[in-house]
Amino acid sequence: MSTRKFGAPIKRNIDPRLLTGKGAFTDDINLPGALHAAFLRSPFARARIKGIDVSAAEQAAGVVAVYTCDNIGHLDIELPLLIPHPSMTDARTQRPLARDDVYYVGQTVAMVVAVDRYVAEDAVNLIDVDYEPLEVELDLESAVGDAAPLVHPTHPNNIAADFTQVCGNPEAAFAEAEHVTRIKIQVDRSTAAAMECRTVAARYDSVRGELTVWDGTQAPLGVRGGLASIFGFDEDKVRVIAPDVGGGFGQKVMFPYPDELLVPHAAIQLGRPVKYIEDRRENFIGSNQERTQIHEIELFARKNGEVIALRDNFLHDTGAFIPYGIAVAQVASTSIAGPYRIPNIHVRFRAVYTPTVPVTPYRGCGRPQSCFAIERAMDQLAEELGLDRFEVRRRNLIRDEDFPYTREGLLFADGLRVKLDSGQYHKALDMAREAIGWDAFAADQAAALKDGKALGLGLAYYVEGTGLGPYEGGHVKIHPITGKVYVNTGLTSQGQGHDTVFAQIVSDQLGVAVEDVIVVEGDTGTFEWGVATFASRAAVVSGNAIHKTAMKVREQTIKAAANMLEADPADIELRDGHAVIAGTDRKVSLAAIATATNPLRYAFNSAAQAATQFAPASRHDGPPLIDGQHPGLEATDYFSPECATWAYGVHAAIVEVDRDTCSVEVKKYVCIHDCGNMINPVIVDGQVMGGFAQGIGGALYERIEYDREGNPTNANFVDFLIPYATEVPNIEIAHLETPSPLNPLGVKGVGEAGCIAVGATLASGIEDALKPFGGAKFHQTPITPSMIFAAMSNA
Ligand code: MCN
Repeated sequence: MSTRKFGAPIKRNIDPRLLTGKGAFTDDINLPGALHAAFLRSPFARARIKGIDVSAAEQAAGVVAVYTCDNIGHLDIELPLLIPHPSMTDARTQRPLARDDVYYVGQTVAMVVAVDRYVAEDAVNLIDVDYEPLEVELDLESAVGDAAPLVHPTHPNNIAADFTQVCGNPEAAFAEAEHVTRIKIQVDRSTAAAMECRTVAARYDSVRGELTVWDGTQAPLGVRGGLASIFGFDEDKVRVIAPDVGGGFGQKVMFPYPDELLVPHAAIQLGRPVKYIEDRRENFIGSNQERTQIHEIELFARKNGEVIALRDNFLHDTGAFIPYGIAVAQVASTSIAGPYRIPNIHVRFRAVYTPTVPVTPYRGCGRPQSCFAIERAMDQLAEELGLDRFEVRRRNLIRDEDFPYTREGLLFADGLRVKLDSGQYHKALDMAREAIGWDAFAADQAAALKDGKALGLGLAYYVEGTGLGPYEGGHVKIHPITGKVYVNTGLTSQGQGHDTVFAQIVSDQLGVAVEDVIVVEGDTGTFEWGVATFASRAAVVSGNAIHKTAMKVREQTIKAAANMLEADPADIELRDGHAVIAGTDRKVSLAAIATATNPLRYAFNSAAQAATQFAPASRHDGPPLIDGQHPGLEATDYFSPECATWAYGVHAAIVEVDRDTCSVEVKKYVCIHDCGNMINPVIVDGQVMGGFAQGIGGALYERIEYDREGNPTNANFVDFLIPYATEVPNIEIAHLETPSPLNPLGVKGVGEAGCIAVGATLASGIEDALKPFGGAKFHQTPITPSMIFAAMSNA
């Protein structure tokens, strides 16, 4: 029986603590003497600020400070552009507190700090702002028209960026095509809706000049670097801790949100801790969102269904500011050809300012949109050419022998090339066809039709560049005395279960129980260098960094054990927490080895006593360190991927549409997925399921609504329909494991996969179900009952 932990379905070790209410989130951090912050937010989508009167708020009992753009000193700036790109000129980013103008409902205008949140909220209502409302245009297509009011006068036609990518020779291929399929699709705006909203608390020690910030972020190191540079502190004087974080889904990777600067600023100025816990409404109107894109996609094909070229032209709603650059649109543009061997691609997008909450990546980041575009177009192509939907895909899929398949000319969001590194695309399609029961379905559909029922089968294929660089690191240390292994990384987890998978990786190298590996994340005080949790990158980038590091510690351990046991290092095995001479019962515990390798040790415990069997125990008579040697068993190393590694999958569903209520019932849903070698299949399945639930939301329910003046009209969980467990059907998941050749563990990411293809799959199924009833088309998500009713009426 294999004792290998890589690949074992081990339950997440954090769950017992979290499920029994023992989590410690930012709001659980008790900071004696803490003050509380509340924000005044713009009630207008676009307005000029003619004056702000804070005098009544300042005089309210319990109010300690009121901040506007006029008294925040060096923070009264346009915040940094995180990902610059040449396609953007004069990119607009937000100021922590609005100066002169507001650009969306929810933008922060003033901050009140008071003895408690109630007082702070009440005082916010005492601030009097004189606004002059300006005209707005919310419709994305109208916003680029010549007559549209401008969000930023600096940007004609509201264009934030205009970017074209080309692969092959599309112009020539367009002319050669025997058939052209054209469709226009739209994916609407949604939001991450994590269980815990965003949070930040700060304390400043003026004697030591040290700032400590607790932040429910996906990027503690990014926050630390940002705070240090904005406040002019040495990085070592800023410690950022992401405690337990109740979901992030991309919304919490962005830095800085205004509160992430203003709360520490107030703590420094006032000499007291300050805390801010975003409420749900603020999360809806003030924290970044994603998705709205309108694509006009064309497939240029031969009559046999072979697609020889693709042209896509899309609008990307970037909201009022573009702090993250064009990352979301660029991911969409480079994923647009999906898993298909389409040699000629022309894709242009325009990122468009609208007077709404800014757009940054939300789980899936541009891929649900590109998947919806290409897969809806593939279905349409099949219909127009009279081909089976599976068959048209099969004819175009990248073949096993084509890997690595590079789309020369396209650059991914990391600025690197698009190299689909490995996969078994045909096999995955066959598995999906088999799992959904395609061959038997025609009879089922016909039988249902006899009863007047609309039964349909949908499918969609997706690819996903995961594991973006530039790098992550790990520190692995075997503790003297206990023999437990501590692992530090620069990442943080919002529910992905890193503690378990990283422990599995280390366990294999060091021969210790998974329970004896303690993974410490989310604290810049324990690991110095790294990026963040996003882009489904932890397994690929941190996993491999930790693997490399653990191998170094393994080498040190074996060397030290060989010395102690007077054996050949080649004969040493690490297992069950011991170094053992193979084929004998001579062994020494890792605790003893780690203790013996620390010259300064105390003989107070059994590990130290065990160590003394092999070396003298006095504090002072250990051997001196020789050049390059360090005490203890520990190492730090990094992994930097060459480029993204591409995961992929196929979804298929059988749905029934109730033609009276226009509701959709998912009867069966299958997902075939390949994220390379799975470190932990239970966690991988959980990730696919979680993503799928969010995909169901985007496909059928969730849409952020604005009225014509730009007021959000469903900024709460009553009107914004997030699916409950009752709306999320069962999903059958099967895996392929095609290793990535781009990293030693052969892994690819999975964190976003589940959500990508759900909209395209259900649209395909709903369309198929309604084909006998007039042939309604579905080119937009979410597919709400009213949309089904309208489509059926217009068909
Ligand atoms: N994993 C594995 N084997 C693989 C790939 C991954 O066992 N071949 C494991 C990983 O070790 C990790 C989990 O699966 O424990 C997800 O891995 P990965 O795909 O590397 O994604 P990240 O850990 O980098 O997490 C980010 C990703 C993103 S981008 C979003 S958005 C998202 C997601 O993860 N947000 C989440 N999943 C989430 N899950 C929860 N519960 N909460 C969120 O906010």
